[in-house]
Order: sequence, then C-alpha cells, then structure tokens
Amino acid sequence: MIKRLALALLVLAALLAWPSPATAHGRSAEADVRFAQTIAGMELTVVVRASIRVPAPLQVDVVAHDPGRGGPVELAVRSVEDGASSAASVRIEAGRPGMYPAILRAGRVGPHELEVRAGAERSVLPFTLSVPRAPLWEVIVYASFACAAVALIGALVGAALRRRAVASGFAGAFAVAIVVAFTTGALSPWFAPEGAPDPRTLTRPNAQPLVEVAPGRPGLGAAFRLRVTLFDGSTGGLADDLAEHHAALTHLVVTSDDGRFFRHVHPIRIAPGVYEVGLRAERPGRHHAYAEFERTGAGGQLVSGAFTVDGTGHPGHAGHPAPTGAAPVTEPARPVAGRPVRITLDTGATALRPWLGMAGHLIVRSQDSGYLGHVHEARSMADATAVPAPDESVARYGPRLEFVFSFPRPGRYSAWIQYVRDYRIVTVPHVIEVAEEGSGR
Ligand SMILES: [Cu+2]
Repeated sequence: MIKRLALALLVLAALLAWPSPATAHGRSAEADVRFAQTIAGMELTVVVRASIRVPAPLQVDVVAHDPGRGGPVELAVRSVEDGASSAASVRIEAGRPGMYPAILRAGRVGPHELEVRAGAERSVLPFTLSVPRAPLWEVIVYASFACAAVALIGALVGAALRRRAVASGFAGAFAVAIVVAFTTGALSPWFAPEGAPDPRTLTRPNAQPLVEVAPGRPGLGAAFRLRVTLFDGSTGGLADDLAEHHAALTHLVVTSDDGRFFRHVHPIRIAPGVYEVGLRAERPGRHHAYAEFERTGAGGQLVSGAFTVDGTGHPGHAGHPAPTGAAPVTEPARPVAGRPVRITLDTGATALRPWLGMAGHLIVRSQDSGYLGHVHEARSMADATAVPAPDESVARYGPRLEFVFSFPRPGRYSAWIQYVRDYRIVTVPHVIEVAEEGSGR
C-alpha cells in the first residue's frame, strides 16, 4: 500500500516537473510586422501580429493615427506560394484615432502579401509569415525528459512487481535520459541562436531613386501625388526588395522652403518598387522631399528630391495646427555647431505610446534644405535595444521627451518633434539658431 502511494506520488511529481512547451514560446512584439501607410488621407499603421502556429486565425490591427475622413479599410492576406487568401475589413471613424482590430486567417508560413485598400488607393506589402520553431537543443531536452518520465514509471512498476532486472534496466535508462537532458540544457548557450545578419556583410548596391510629383508643378491649394521609384543601378530593373525599417517600407518628409509646410508620411506600394503618396500643396514655392528606406542587404538610404508649387499667397491652413502646451527647451540655450545639444519637450501627458517603434522623433532641416537629420527620443532608443519594436498598444513614455542632437554647421535650423498622444500624432515645430564654436555668443 505504501509502495503504491509512493509510486503514485512519484508519477505525480514527474508530471508536475514536466516542462510545458506551450509556455516556452509566447507572442512577442518582436515578431509583429508593421507597415505605416498614408492612404486615402489617413495615417495608419497596419500591424500583422505574430502567430504561434498555422493554420490559425491571424490578427491584423489597423492603428489609425490620423483617421482623416474615415471610411472602410479593406485588408487581405495572400500566400505567394499557394495563392490562398483571406480578407476582412475595418471601418475607421472620422475623428476617432485608435486601434481597429481585424481577424484574418493564415494557412501556411512563407512569403505573403498584405493588401490594404482605402478610398481609391491600393497598397500591396510583401512580408514573410513565420511561426516560432523550437531549436534542436530544446527538442532534445523535452524528448529526454519524456524518456526519463517513462523510464521512471517503468522502474517503479518493476520495483512494485519485484522484477529486479526490469527495475534496474529502467533505472539505468532514467539516469541516461536525465544526464542527456541536463547536459544538452547546460550546453544550449553554445548553440548560436539565429540572429540578424552581420551589417558588415551587406553586399547589395543601394537603390537608385527617382522622386517625381504629378502634376509636375502642383498648384497652390491643389492635390498632387508624390512618387518614389526605386531602380537597381546595374540591371536597370525596379528595386523591389525594401526591408521593414522603423515600422515602414518608406518614410517621406516633405517641407516647403520656409519650413511652414511639413509632412512626415509613409507612401503606399502601388507596384513593385513604386511608392506613392497623395498630398495637398499649402505653401507656394520650392519644396524638398526626403525619402528614407532600407534595401535588404544594402543598409539604410536617405535620398532627396525637389519640386515647386505654383501660385502665390496663402490658401489658409498650412502645416499642422499649433500644438498647445510647452515649447521645446534647448540646453545649452545657445547651441554650438558640432557639440551635442539636449532638446527636451514637456508633453504634459504621462502615457505616451510609441510611434514607429519610438517615443518621439526629432527631424531637423537646415535653412537651405541641404541637410536633414532624424533622431529618436533618447530613452526609447535605449528601450529599442532591449525590446525590439515597442508595441503601440502599450503606453510607456512621458511626460518629458528628451533628444540629443549635434548640429553640423552654424545657422538656422527648422526642427519638428513628433510623438503620439491618444493614438494621435502631435507635431511641434521649432526653430533653433546654432552658433559657430568660439563665437562667444
Ligand atoms: Cu516615418
């Protein structure tokens, strides 16, 4: 009787000690795929949430940072390999920024296309759907523990039945399995995990960009389209291998010469290698466009283009509404070229969500438009090394945003700080005068 009880307790202990593979892999923000998209007058981030397995429902969240006039957003996910697709739609409400979730279906892993349609616009975004796979060492550890549990039960049954040979055979198997499990577990840190490719091995040439507007000279107050076409310099074909870079395939900053017009938008992919965004001209004169993207295997690029808006005067609204709240503070108060400047902004909000993976963005342009700088909020940069792609559903920053920036040359700079409050993008324009070193100012 006591023996049977001991046997039952031991079996129970073995079962409790059993490591559960189901809890070994959680959903991580790291594996989410993010695409910021400026489509049909809306500023959205479409997030394909990481799945644990396929086939399974696939969660796709549409985060509306600027809902514009709202309307339906049609989503479709298609496997490139077998063509199987799944669709869903969300209805963005005008004046209601926020998270709009949709549930689609994923049948398999591998290359996929996410189609986003809104208004008359359609964007097709390539991505790879993957599910976490246990590394070999983990499989060996689990399998050894499974063998150990079976051997333990065998040994105990053998002992209970007074079959000495059986019991000692199972006991030996149990010991071997435990040694294998613990040895593999102890050696696991030496099995190199799959990481990001070494940036020093980047071998692809940069993409050759063409920045164009249609019509060629937009009229003041009129809508126009800005297109970035990427070519491969050697083949002359389109370069269609952009990597997700700060939660988008392409980031585009458009400013007027006087700095009063500023847009930070995310062109949609209308065809392989072709990115386009609809804008409205609000200031006359020369404009500068800067596109930031990363070609797979080639690293990041910043390219620029210019165009002129015809007309004179002021059609009314230009740039973003003046933000309420404190103005940015620079430290030292008179920045000097080549020396780091601390720029802080009190947002007055204690729960800021990351936008494009960061708590805040600082974009700086020289007066002659020849220089564009872009840095991220200092604390979220530290976070980003620990937690890749902080999740926009978690409010974790504020109220103070802090940037460190070194201006290359003396002169007047236009600066814009951007952050997200209650899902809405806030843009704070600022002008910074930078003195020459040793000028005694
Ligand atoms: Cu951007």
